[in-house]
Amino acid sequence: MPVAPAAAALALLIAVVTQTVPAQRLLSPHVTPLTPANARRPAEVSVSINPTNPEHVIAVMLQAGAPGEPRVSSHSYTSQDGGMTWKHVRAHNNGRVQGDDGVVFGRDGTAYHSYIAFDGIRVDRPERAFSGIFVRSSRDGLTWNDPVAVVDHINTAIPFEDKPWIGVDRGGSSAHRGNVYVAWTRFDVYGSDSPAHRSHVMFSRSRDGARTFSAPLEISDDTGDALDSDGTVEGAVPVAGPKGDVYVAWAGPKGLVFDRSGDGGWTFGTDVVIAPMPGGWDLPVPGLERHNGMPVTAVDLSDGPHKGTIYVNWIDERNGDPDVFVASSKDGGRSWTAPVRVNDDAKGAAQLFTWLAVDPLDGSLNLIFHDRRGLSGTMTGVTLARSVDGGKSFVNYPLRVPPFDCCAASTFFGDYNGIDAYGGRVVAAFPVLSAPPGNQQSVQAAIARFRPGTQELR
Ligand SMILES: [Ca+2]
Ligand SMILES: [Ca+2]
Ligand SMILES: [Ca+2]
Ligand SMILES: [Ca+2]
Repeated sequence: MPVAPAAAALALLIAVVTQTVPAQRLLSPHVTPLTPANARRPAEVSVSINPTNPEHVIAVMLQAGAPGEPRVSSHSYTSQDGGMTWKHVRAHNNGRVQGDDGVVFGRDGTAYHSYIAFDGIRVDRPERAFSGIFVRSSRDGLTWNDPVAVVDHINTAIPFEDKPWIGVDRGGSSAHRGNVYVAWTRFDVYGSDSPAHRSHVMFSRSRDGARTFSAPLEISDDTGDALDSDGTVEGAVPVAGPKGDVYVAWAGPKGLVFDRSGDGGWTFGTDVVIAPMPGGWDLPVPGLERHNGMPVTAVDLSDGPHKGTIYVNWIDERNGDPDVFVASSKDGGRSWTAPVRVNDDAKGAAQLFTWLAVDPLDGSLNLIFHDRRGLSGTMTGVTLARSVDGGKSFVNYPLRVPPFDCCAASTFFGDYNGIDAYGGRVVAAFPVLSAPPGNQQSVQAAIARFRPGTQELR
């Protein structure tokens, strides 16, 4: 059939519109599966974007083991297209329980993956017992070098080394550039209610690209209990500022506590209290085996107006229910702003499992958390939040994730979500459940492209 002039114009318009669709597709954060359908209860995911090639993204997480495998182990996924598609690699495991996975890229494009590997806790006389923290590295996320022990105990889980996080000095003018840092909680005896058994925040550094690590240093001035709850010191995330100062905050009986090193992680100072933490960091919510509000520490490495600002992000119940907060310091952690509430809903709903990434190019703050706002009971969604004014105000972006019951079918959702940002790109990762009767637990990725320094999605 011949095409009439008006129809030809319309066809041309359709062709033009069609051509612009790929650019428009990301106008709200795009959500795509990170794990395939056969992943076994994936959770506790960490994400990092390669600063030498932002299309290259690595995610690490725990997954339940198949019969004959360790109960829980580590897995990594690599994307070469900015997080749209992912390739799976099972992580090294020599027969232990693994988890608490964290990943961070160094400035040179080397990725570092930290995790715990243990057995024999909560048992009087275990048949097998280990407690170690390991780091391995990779250039591509597909092949990894052999893991290196930051600390390891063979045939005992006393003390128990737990909840590590890894940081790399990416500062442009740092004398310690390339240093790799690991901070974690040491339990004298995990789960013990004896007043003699304490928790301590420990720290180790590598100056040779995670080939060797220094003997652990205790940096917490005050110990906590060993119960793995509000009275325990936990949640240490080490980061390095533009000039190489090392910052780390944690939660414990005194609330949110901060410490810093001015010599590349060799010595630390006197702890500073950032803020009280009403309700503590152990924040049980209906439907989940456990939920915490432990802090995430981040620093602005950009050349923007907030360069060098330190941010701490956490969840507490000061307003009567779990809310997400950020406090900041412009003087190296000596003084802190009042906490700013990140979630912008009315009182009453729980926000869960926050994580924060500060974009090293535009200085924006980008957060991911599960969110029960506007939903009934244990129904749960996911929210991305972003600040482009140094953490003074936040825009909330509800993600297009079908709300799910969290979590009648799987009460273990790990301890955190993952997010990273680079040049306006944001990649977040979080577990969800599919609708009943499937109730399949998967990790999803949310991908957003902002015009750098703005809230404009593109
Ligand atoms: Ca964990
Ligand atoms: Ca200290
Ligand atoms: Ca509590
Ligand atoms: Ca809330």
